[in-house]
Amino acid sequence: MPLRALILYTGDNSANQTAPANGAPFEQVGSVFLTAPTSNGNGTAIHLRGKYFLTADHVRVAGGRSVTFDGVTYYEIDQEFTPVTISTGTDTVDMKVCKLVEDPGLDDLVLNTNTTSDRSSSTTSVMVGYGKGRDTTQADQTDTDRTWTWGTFSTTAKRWATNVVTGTQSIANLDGYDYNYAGLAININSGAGDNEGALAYADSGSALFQSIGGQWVLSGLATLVSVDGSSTFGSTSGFGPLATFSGDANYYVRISSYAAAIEAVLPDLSTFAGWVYDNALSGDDAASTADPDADGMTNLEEFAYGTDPRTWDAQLGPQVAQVDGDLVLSWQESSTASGLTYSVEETDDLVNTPFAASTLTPEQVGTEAGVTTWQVTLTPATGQTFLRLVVSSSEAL
Ligand SMILES: [Ca+2]
Ligand SMILES: [Ca+2]
Repeated sequence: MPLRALILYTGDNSANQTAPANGAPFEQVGSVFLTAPTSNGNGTAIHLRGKYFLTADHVRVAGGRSVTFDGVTYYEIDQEFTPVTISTGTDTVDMKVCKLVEDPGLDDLVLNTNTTSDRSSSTTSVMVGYGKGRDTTQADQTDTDRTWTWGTFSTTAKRWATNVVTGTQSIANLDGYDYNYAGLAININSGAGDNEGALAYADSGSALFQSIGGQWVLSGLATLVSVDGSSTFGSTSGFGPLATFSGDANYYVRISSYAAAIEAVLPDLSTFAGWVYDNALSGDDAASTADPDADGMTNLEEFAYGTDPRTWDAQLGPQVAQVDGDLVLSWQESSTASGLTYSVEETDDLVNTPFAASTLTPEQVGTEAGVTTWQVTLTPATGQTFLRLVVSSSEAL
């Protein structure tokens, strides 16, 4: 049934709450919640790139929900962006791409495309989920095989655990679950060490990271558990086709089958069109010449300067200052945008002489997150000179 953090074999809810030593991208996983993860966390988010994250399609993201990756900073989910459910051919996948209002500034995640390694039990796999732990009122267990009941919201935390993929699993035709897709299965084993983990409530959308070719990649997104409400760590008896497993299974969307479909949803932020999509501009507000936030900078200029087209931020646009008798024109350029030309033009007579290319040479004077800063310095001889900055794009706008 549709799932719903990880429960560790040991039943210790306080363990594995900081990044594992092997370097798995623990920081990319967050909680989807209404007011706080420990009050109403209802799913897990995996940060993909920029403002975009993945979660299970059955996880509710509407109604003013937010995401936190560290439990401290809350990021609002962009309700103006309609989540994109991943589908290919006849597959409808229990997975969607959603968007945050602000970019959390995390690394870009690599999606697995290796269809041999992801199904292999010899591949190093790490589960990271932000859901419930075990029920703390349940007595501690010491038997090899053990069943942990899922706890209350107060047990919600981000945890990592280890496991191994037991094989692929086609997910289709389940009652009350209108999805069909390629999956990966894991068994919840006893005797696999203290870090063996199982999915619990709010782990839907959580990550199965694998180390493949020396790189950590996302190979699975958690969707289903075989038993709701508890997790049984079991053992295998018998051999070959007669073998039976006494524990629970957990299931993931197999990312290698849908990596291209996920990538297709993500905008190319180096283009104006991708930037418009990323900023959720539509209709007249999406034109390159429009200025929906009325800060005097057109959308094309905001794209070029790396400013926010939805917020009045003219203070980040080009500035003119007098420095020791010199005239300094400074501006910032987006490090992401491409196909742009920034031209300094000048005239000595606003009325009678058209602006023409300036002979001043721009110099780069700074680099900050996402932008570089440039300036030209004019040392006036006699008379007056007016400077302006013109931005043009090679893209069809
Ligand atoms: Ca503007
Ligand atoms: Ca603006």
